[in-house]
Amino acid sequence: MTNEAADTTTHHHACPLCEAGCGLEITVRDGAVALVRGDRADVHSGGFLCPKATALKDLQHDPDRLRRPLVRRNGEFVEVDFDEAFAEVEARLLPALERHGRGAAGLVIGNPTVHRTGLVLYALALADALGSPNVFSAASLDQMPKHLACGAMFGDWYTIPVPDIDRTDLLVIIGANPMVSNGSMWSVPDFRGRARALVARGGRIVTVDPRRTETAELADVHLAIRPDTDVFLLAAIVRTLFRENRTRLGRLREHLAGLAELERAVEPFSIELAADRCGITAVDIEHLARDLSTVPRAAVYGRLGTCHQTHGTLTSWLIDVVNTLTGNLDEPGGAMLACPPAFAANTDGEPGRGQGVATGSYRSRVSAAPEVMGQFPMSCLAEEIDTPGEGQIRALITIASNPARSAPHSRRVERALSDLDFLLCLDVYVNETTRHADVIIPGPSPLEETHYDLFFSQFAYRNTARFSAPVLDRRAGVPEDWETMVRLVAILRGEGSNADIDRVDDDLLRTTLSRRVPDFADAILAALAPRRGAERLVDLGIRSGPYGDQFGLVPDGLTLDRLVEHPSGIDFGPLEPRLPEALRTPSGKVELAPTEFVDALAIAADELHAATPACVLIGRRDLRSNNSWMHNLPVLAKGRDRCTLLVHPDDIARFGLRDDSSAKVTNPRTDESVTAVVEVDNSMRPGVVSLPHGWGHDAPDSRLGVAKLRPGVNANALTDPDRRDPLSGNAAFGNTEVRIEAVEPVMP
Ligand SMILES: Nc1nc2c(c(=O)[nH]1)N[C@H]1C(S)=C(S)[C@@H](COP(=O)(O)OP(=O)(O)OC[C@H]3O[C@@H](n4cnc5c(=O)[nH]c(N)nc54)[C@H](O)[C@@H]3O)O[C@H]1N2
Ligand SMILES: Nc1nc2c(c(=O)[nH]1)N[C@H]1C(S)=C(S)[C@@H](COP(=O)(O)OP(=O)(O)OC[C@H]3O[C@@H](n4cnc5c(=O)[nH]c(N)nc54)[C@H](O)[C@@H]3O)O[C@H]1N2
Ligand code: SF4
Ligand SMILES: [Mo]
Repeated sequence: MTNEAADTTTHHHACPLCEAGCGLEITVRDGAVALVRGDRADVHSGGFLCPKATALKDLQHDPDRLRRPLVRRNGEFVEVDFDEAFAEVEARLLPALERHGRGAAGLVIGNPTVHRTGLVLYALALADALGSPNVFSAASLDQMPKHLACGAMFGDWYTIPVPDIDRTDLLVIIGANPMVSNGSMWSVPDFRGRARALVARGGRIVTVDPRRTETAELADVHLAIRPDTDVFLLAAIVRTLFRENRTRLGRLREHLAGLAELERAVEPFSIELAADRCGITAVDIEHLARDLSTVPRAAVYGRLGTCHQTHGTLTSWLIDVVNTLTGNLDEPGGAMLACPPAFAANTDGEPGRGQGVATGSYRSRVSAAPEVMGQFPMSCLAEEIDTPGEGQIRALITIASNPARSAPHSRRVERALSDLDFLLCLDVYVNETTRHADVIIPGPSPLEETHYDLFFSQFAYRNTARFSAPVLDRRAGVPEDWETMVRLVAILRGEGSNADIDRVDDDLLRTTLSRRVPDFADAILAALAPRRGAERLVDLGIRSGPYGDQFGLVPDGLTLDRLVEHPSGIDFGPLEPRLPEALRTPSGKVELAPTEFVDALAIAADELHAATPACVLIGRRDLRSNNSWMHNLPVLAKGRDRCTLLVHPDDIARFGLRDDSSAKVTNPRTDESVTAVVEVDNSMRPGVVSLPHGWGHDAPDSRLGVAKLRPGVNANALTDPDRRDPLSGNAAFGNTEVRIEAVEPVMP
């Protein structure tokens, strides 16, 4: 922090809004945010920022953002202080659980949780204290296929390769639009600058996407694939690599398992069949396979569009299979693994071998969906609440989540939420979900909290460490996020809403340490004093991590104290090869052909000849929007309407639509519909329309003054909870079959 004038200070803080994690320089004047800029000295982002960062100012000062808890009394929300809110939780949650049993409790963990250090570090402890299998998170609306695919291949859910963009010659981007999203499961600030540099040094970009996206505009080649068919494209590429003897296994050869099984498994997927199914020419597929195997360095990256598929896990698996077979896995310029400073399972324990991952150790009550990473699919949330019987969810806690807009068939979700005995939301707005709450407990604003990016440093384009101190003081009486979480743990453990937070927190940490390093638990606890809560856990993670001081064993090693002295972060350099050391599979090999994937691929082969629906819906993202919750911030809300239905000109004619008219979009399976504003757009593949999710801010009793002015429509009214990737349980939002009707038909 530097003092410029008596009342002006400048602070460094990592942006907590998206996965790029840009380093910001924030000027505070008279206790208010005056200016948000990129921190040019930041080791991770070098000064880059996007328009959302400036919205942190609006977020800080948004009058609708909750500063105090709300409790429902006689049907109305009443503002109370934090002690009273926790007492209310104790008085209402515990009796509900006593009546119905712990299995009647549910926990929903939303997207911003991973960007709030205090929430994410204590989410597991809260789930443990709740003692119910009914844990759901945004991961099963998002990246679960990647966790499962990489978990099976490399042995840990978080061992996920990312493109080494600064050194690659060919970047193949499948189902992602980093120009807008700024990268996902790949922390890569300033994608645009890096992509331009790639092109400037003679490299190429290929995108595979049903829409010619902003990223496709930068690319040399855009393959407008038919949605939900990427598994066929990738299987055909793998088959071609084998058939044409194009595999380059290099130094990894001896660390690979399952090559022969893999070769057999892709046999049904000829280029010709795949071309028909994917709506791409055979020549294009052949070129891509040959390119990937001949350029010196290439990386294939797949993201949300590849995960929101009925074969999301198979698609994610085959992406890293292609990276491996083309000699690009774990090589500079290829797809590489980060070595994060803290909290990575692949830097912990015996190098090169481990327990691997497993799913399905228990199943959900209604659909018998297997648990994956200790969670059930978010698509199962509504049915677990609204289907009577033993274990029916009656009391729910949401953490930074808006399933009434982000989960499939969200109208059913919303009805289910309104029917609970008790709903507690840790949230900062009264929105479509939280308006059904009995208690809402807000956290401090992100600028009032410490921040350490424990999740996205595992998928970073470069190895760095950064810690951000709060920019602004919390209001008196507002607990830090971790304190709220520990208080809930105490309530659930029967220790009361007034339990001594530090004692409960010590107890949680002591239990963890005693399990993992029983002989050193006391010494480590002493060494971490006097830090508390989230900061103490971050210090523990860093000191025991790959760059850490190992509590004195490595005298120059990293500690949180040392990291704090570098507000723009510490750079550990570009990614370095980590295989086989990073593997945690039981075999100690990269598993190229996990049995359940091979079996599922055989079933997928039957769909090579499946018919294509006349019209399907996909989503999209916008630079000035973020999922469902940033539409209340004036700097982002201004400008053109963002919640429009993009329709190709051919489809405009086919469905009798006009630009700027309205269309009724119906899912014939669920019979749900919305009426959206039409925007003609020739970037769409014909037969595919696009509507962004997270809109529909028309609930009468939400408190979103700005968002309500232009509410948009709720795309998830249309999506279907039964469309799931069977292996990971992830929602298959993409490729939702829809019927389109002009609301005011154009006369011929
Ligand atoms: N500005 C902004 N940034 C964000 C967000 C935001 O809402 N706004 N959200 C954040 C979050 S939570 C996430 S998870 C990330 C997501 O980051 P990305 O994955 O980069 O995000 P999307 O823009 O959804 O990209 C998905 C792409 O897949 C395409 N697609 C759809 N179906 C298919 C298909 O079947 N096959 C193929 N090949 N492509 C398909 C879509 O057209 C789209 O271009 O973005 C994060 N960043
Ligand atoms: N159709 C369709 N549906 C999708 C997607 C899609 O592409 N298409 N994308 C999916 C993806 S990738 C994701 S990640 C999910 C996201 O879906 P969710 O996990 O539901 O996350 P958000 O929609 O971002 O809602 C975030 C909630 O957190 C609250 N919040 C914001 N900041 C804070 C804070 O500091 N503290 C607390 N306690 N609360 C806070 C907000 O008010 C809001 O209620 O949506 C998914 N849904
Ligand atoms: S790209 Fe993401 S992390 Fe960077 S400034 Fe924008 S919202 Fe923040
Ligand atoms: Mo996401």
